[in-house]
Parts: sequence; structure tokens; C-alpha cells
Amino acid sequence: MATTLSTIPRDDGFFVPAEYAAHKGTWMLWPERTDNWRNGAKPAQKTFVAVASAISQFEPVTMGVNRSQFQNARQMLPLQIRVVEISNNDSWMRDCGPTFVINGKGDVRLIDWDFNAWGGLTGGLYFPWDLDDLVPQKVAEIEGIDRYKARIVLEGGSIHVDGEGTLLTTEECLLNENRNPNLSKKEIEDVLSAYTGVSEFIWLGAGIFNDETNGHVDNIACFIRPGLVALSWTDDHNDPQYPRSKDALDRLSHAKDAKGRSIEVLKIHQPDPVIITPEESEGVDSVDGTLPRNAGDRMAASYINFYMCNGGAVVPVFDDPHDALALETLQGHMPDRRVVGVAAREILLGGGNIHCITQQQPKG
Ligand code: KQY
Repeated sequence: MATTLSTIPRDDGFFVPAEYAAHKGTWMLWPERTDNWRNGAKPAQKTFVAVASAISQFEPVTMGVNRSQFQNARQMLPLQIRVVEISNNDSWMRDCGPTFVINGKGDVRLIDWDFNAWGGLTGGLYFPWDLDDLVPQKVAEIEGIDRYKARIVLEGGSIHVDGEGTLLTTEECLLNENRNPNLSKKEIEDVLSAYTGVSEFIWLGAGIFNDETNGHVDNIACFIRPGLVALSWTDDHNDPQYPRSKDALDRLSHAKDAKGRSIEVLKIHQPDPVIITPEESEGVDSVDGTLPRNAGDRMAASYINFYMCNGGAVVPVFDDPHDALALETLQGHMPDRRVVGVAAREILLGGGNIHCITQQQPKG
């Protein structure tokens, strides 16, 4: 039975574990909307199959699908991937999905944040988003997990935790007037502390250049382990990403985590600019209220948007000269995981990457 609780996680002894803690499995949502995914979403579906298959080498994967796509998804996905009907507006499980909490005694619950499609009517990416907003409640019902309903607009990709009391985020996103205009920075910290259990915040300024999420942290920086943060980097001072990454480096270099540690930064050089081609742009339906995909636009490509699963890490690659070094560097710093690259341009074309389309459910 799944109950909606009227308490808050911290008071109940629950906190958000790090992504690198043990998982029960991974949740994803199936892509289909033709105003975001080109060519009837067929290339994206193949890439989602590749991501789900890669993760399923390490842990169970559940794919939520809209009713009309159930048979197609079931047919395209390997049998070890569970396919369940979960109506949704698009496929960004990291952002519209739940954030799970544990109490260290074997119990798991989830947080259901308010979702407004990355900005609602002030720069949001599509309309409506009502089905997305119900996804966490449906996951709670399917799993029989109790749910905390948090009255704050927040996407899972806008925060990272180290599992030891520290939260990493960006001002560009969390302080954006299209999320929680009535809350101050301090009030946002207070709500997030109460729900995630953290006591220390590391605020970066901006995220990746042209990131349509308003700078989600999961595209620019992530914890590899407590005290070690991977950061998307460029050596090119003329690249529009340079001041963003340099500012993040400066802030991280001066930060202390909840345990009083300084942060070690692992630079992961970004791929060369990834630009939307005319053919890619023409494959996307044009719909009022949905962000267009214009030929010539630079996409927010980053290797940091990878996903850690039990014994593995699934990393986006772009057929780029920097791919090999990114994989090698991440592998070198995660010796207990097998790093797997998945060609991810099709996900990037939709506005995010592998981390954005996955959500871990921790082990109890
Ligand atoms: O987390 C993300 N990067 C999601 C982006 C949503 C894109 C919708 N077009």
C-alpha cells in the first residue's frame, strides 16, 4: 500500500542517498512525442533501448510507456526490461520522476516534487505537463512505497547529493523566477534540507551553455564520491562555456562539504560543439508552446550527464575526438565500476542526456 505522508523526510529519519549507493533498479520513460524527437521518435527510441540495455547489464530496469506505445516498446526492448503503462508527457524520468529517500534501516520512500516542465508558462519547454506531474505518485503505487508530497517546483536533474549531507546545485536553475519566485535562496535551502536531509549547499552559478533546463547541475557537475566532483571543462577561453566552467571551478575550489572536506575537482573536457543539422531540425514537428529545434543551434553536450548504476556507469558519447579521454578518465576514477559509452546524440537532440532519462531507486 502506498500512503501519502503528512510529515517530512528529515523528521522521519529519511534522506536522499547518493547515486553511487546501491540501487534496487532504474526507472525510465519511453520517448514518443514528435515535436521533441525527430522522425517520429524512432531514432530516439533506438537510443533509449541502447541505454536501457546497457543499464540492464548491471541492475533491473523498468520502462514506463504511454498506452499507445506499449506494444511497440515491449517489442523493441529486451525481455529483461520490465515495461509498465505510465502515462507521461515526455520521457525525462530524472526530472518529472520521484526522488527516493532511505532511512538506513531498510525502508524506502519517495519525494514527489511539483513539476512545471522546466519553467511553466514562463519559458517552460512544453504544455501541458499534467501527466508528467503524476509520474511519482504512479511509481509509488506500482512499488507500494509511501510518498512525501513536496510543495516546491523542482526537477531531479537540478540537484546532486553526496549522500553525506552535501547538495550541489546551480543558481541559474533553482533561483530562476520560473521555478519558485516566492522563495528566497535561504527558504529554498530550508525546504531542500528538510526533504533531502542535507546540511551543506554548494551553489554553482550557471550550467552548460544553451542548456534548455536553465542550467541543470547534472549536465555540468556531479559527485563521483564524497569529496570528488567531476566538472565539464573546456580549455578554450573563447568558448561560451569557458566562463561558466571556470566560475564553477572557482566555487568548487573554495567550497567545503558537510563533513568539512575540501572538494577535489576532476575536469572532463567537453566534446567539440555539437550543432543541430538541417536534416535533424526538419525531422521535428513544429508545435506552438514546444521549444523548437533550429538548424545551426549548439546543443548542451557534456559527458557529465552520465548515470551510475550497480557496478557500472553509462556515459554519453558523441563520435567526438574527446570521447575516449572522457571514458578513460571516468574509468580511472571509478575503478569499482565498468564504464560503458552509449552513442547519445539522439537524446541530446531532445534536450538532455542519459542522466536526464534515468532515475535510480535505491536498495532498502
Ligand atoms: O533534464 C533535461 N535535460 C530535460 C530536458 C527536457 C527537454 C525537453 N525538450
